[in-house]
Amino acid sequence: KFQSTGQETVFHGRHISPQIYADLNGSNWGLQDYQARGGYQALRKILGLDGGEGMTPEQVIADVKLSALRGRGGAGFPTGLKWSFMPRAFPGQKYLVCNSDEGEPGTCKDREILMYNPHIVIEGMAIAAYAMGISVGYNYIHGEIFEVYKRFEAALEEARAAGFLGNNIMGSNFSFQLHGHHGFGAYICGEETALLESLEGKKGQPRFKPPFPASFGLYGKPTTINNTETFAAVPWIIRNGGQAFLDVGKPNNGGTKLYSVSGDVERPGNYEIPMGTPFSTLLELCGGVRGGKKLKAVIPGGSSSPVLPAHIMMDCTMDYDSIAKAGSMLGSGALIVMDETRCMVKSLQRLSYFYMHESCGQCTPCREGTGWLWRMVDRIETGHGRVEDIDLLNSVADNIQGRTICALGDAAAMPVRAFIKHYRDEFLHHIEHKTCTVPTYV
Ligand code: L3W
Ligand code: SF4
Repeated sequence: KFQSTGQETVFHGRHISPQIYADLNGSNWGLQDYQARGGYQALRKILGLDGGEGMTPEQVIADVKLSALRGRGGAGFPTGLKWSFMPRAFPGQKYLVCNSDEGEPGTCKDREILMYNPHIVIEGMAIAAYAMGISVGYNYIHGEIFEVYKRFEAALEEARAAGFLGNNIMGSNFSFQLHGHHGFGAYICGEETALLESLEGKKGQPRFKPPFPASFGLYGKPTTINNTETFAAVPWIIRNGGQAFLDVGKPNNGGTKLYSVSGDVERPGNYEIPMGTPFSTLLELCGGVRGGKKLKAVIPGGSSSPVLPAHIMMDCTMDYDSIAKAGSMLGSGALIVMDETRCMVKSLQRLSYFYMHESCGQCTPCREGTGWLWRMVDRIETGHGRVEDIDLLNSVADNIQGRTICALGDAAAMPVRAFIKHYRDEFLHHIEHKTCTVPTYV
């Protein structure tokens, strides 16, 4: 069972990398405290309000490119490159959207940024809007987190009253209107095009891509969508320079990243550590495996990412490239840690149920296939499986992956293949003996 992070565990790793999410204590989220931490200096800097020359939109994008900041929502797409897709001379309205529809199992970082440091997202979005010549933005916040939504609205009010949002921001000729939007809790609305449909007031179902939102986004207009944590990294980059951010991490993987660590560790919570930090260091920060048990496996990037056995994970560093090389994805950075008492069949049964439940039903391989996957894993788990089910599971997963409108189909298929690849013996044991290999499972 996932344990929610309390105030005391928020941003545990701040002592390692204090640059980006520093000095949060749960009550200093407001504008005054944010400014005392250097908040809104980056916005002032680009607008040339503190005696400097200011920065052109092109310079801002160049700095973000140099920083090697990559999308923190799951795909790791280079942020500066995405910003450069936005057509500068587009004659109509363009939009900026923040994806705070955090629903990936294991992920609980964006809600804490919004709860404890909301202005960092507002400032990051204002800088992004300036860089891409956008005048209207929305932050789409997951429906099940009411306090977080209220907190963000309160921060928006503060920012507007202080002149950091609205018309002619701090007397400049830059104007940016930013609005909060509270979703309704469907996982699929975290997929960027489903989010846009939902924001338009329609049923939250993904659109076929391409066209990407960069050319056909909200109301059919060019739109840039980034994750909450991605925007939160931007003020630091502008204040300190893209090179400094890159130097914190490793080539192609700039800066720090937040990891939501759940499962069998002593201290679950959100940890901010530099890109390229060994997984073993992160595990130590979390107090190690709970109860001194042996590490069995880790899902490194939220439930959609393939599970990795302990011996592979212990050789990884926490960055996009290392985890990809090991055969998984850094994803949204949600690590689900499993100790030696965890049953892999039971774990996959739980995950498969989630994807079946959250499929939007639009395309056949996902709508039907996620149900088939769950039913097969369920019958193996409950002692009714057949040996041929193992290959059948792989075959169904193969026929889902890459054949659906959005990534949810892949997200349902990839865990199945990885669990079977690494733990085939456990599946076989369940089928042949109708029992678990880990009798201590609770
Ligand atoms: C213009 C092109 N834009 C790509 C843009 C695209 C998007 C971004 C990445 O899935 C993953 C998924 C989940 N011209 C472009 C272009 N873009 N090519 O770049 O695109 P893509 O398609 O690689 O990924 P995606 O559809 O955004 C995201 C995985 O993340 N995931 C999910 C996490 C969920 C949360 C949450 O609950 N908050 O984070 C976790 O691993 O499975 O693979 O913006 O438009 N030629
Ligand atoms: Fe909907 Fe699944 Fe198709 Fe995505 S892959 S559009 S969630 S049915």
